[in-house]
Amino acid sequence: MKLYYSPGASSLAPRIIAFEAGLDIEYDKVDLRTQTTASGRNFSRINPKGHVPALALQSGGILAEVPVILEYLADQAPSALLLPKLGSWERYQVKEWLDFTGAELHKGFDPLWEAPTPPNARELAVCRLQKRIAYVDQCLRGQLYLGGPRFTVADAYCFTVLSWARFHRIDLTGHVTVLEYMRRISTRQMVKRALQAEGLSIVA
Ligand SMILES: N[C@@H](CCC(=O)N[C@@H](CS)C(=O)NCC(=O)O)C(=O)O
Repeated sequence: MKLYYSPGASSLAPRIIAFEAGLDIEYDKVDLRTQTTASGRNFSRINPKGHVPALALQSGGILAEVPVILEYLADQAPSALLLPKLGSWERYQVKEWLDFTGAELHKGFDPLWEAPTPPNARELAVCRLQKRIAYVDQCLRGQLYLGGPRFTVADAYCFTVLSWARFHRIDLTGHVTVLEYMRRISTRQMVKRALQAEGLSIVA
């Protein structure tokens, strides 16, 4: 398998999960602006959507979309327990978090990446994100991870997306539980390794 990624982008989440699961996969860096990979390929031919992550499988197939890639990787190493058992209530809860993270948090950051963002657009985007982060904060009170006591794929994704808050100067000081959660995740051995592999510093 090969993961197409861009440092610090949402593709960091599948890398964290691949490391946590002990999966031996290759990595190919994508220049999103020019749509070329470090290996010299035209990335838009690999993923016509033009965005990372994309996972190339042994079969020749390409998987895209963060929640699906995360689910696929976790299912390759069930003993790592990064996703509850298929059909269980807990699995649907984790999937709910994956979808929330993708649709509400990840995409909530989109206007902020588009430069230059008009001040009103930034204000609106930050205000929406603050509400969603407050919801995460509330849910995390009294539990270690989004799905409960155990780290799952949803945490890798949520951690990755929330790490962008610092870059965009979004104040998280009102979300104490989220800050503790970010710190907890950033101390995991495999998370540190993943950040290091992408040349990133510790986030929280
Ligand atoms: N829905 C997609 C969103 C992926 C996405 O937004 N990726 C960003 C990086 S975090 C990207 O590649 N942006 C560049 C672009 O879309 O041109 C997914 O879940 O994979």
